[in-house]
Amino acid sequence: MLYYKNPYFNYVRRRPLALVGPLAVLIMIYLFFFSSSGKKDTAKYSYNKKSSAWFGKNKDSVILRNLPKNHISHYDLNKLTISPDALTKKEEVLILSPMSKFLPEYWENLNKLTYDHSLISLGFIFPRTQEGDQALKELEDSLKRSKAQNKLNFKKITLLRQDSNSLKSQAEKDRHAFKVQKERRSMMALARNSLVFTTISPTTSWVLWLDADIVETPPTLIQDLTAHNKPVLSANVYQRYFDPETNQKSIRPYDFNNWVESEEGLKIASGLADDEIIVEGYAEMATYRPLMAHFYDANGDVNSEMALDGVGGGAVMVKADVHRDGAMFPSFPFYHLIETEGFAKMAKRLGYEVFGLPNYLVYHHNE
Ligand SMILES: Nc1nc2c(ncn2[C@@H]2O[C@H](COP(=O)(O)OP(=O)(O)O)[C@@H](O)[C@H]2O)c(=O)[nH]1
Ligand SMILES: [Mg+2]
Repeated sequence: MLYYKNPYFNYVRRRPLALVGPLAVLIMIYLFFFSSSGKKDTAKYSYNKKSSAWFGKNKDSVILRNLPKNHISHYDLNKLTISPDALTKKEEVLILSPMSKFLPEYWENLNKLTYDHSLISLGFIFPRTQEGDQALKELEDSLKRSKAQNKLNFKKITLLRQDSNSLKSQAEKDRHAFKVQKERRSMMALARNSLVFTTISPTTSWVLWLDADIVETPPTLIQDLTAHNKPVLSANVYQRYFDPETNQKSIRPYDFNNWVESEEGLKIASGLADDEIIVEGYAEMATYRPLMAHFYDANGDVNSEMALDGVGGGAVMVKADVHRDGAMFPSFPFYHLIETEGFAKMAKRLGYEVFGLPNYLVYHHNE
């Protein structure tokens, strides 16, 4: 027959193993081109320059690689407890921090929290700016160090790079200027929403919003706040400073976003156009709202509670169900409020009560 005369056919018939080499080369070429281009398509941003990070090759992957195919998970949310005995009941806490700057004091304070670290997951979101690059690098370094010392025992740590915009200048005076508040706070709202919606898990009982510039809290922060069993509970954010008048170290109120609505506030709101907002703590818009920051009593009961209508993001404990029900940080005027203040309003509209602890202090970094 004709094909017996084909010298290649005869060669292969006599030595079939000779096919192995060329086939292996073909398979390698296929894997090289198709598997790597597939990965490139799914990654929104390339972090190639950081390929030496300790996350290894999976760091940009959204999907966990070690789950079997068609993995099915069952979670009965009725069995998830969110109780005042959080630690005894081994309830999981998700600590969320938007981070434009890494402060070692924040990280040290976080590590000193006495709640069981294996029940704590951490989530961070970094702006897509040079400042964000720097903060990410510094946090990664700290994580590496803690890991090397065998001191990193959190359940899970998620680092996110923001895909929405941020303001370029974050200097105190720039970011607190009244006219940039709407833009800045609405960008912060998008960052907070990305953070909570990508990290909350079916086993999360509590979400603790802890700004990355809160440098000092009681080590029992989680136990203390969960013990109140409130849907939303804000600590009072103060700041340590040196008082030149008395020549002594002192403390002063910092966060004015924890407030109770006032007649005047409602009156201002009723006169605003749909897309206008009220931001608390600015003389341009005097609301005369009672501010929790001013209710601190050094001799008062640290556990005394006050009902609030607006909260800040410094240190706020939220029952995960409040977020699961849909409470988020409006990046648009919601009852003329945005971001954390809009979140408090939304939680209330969902039927949850919002509280603060005027005598329970946490401290903001002093720039
Ligand atoms: N992801 C992200 N985090 C930010 C951005 N700007 C500020 N942050 C973080 O968000 C938190 C609150 O912001 P901050 O500027 O401190 O607000 P202030 O305390 O009200 O002045 C802090 O933890 C910041 O590190 C941003 O553009 N993107
Ligand atoms: Mg701050």
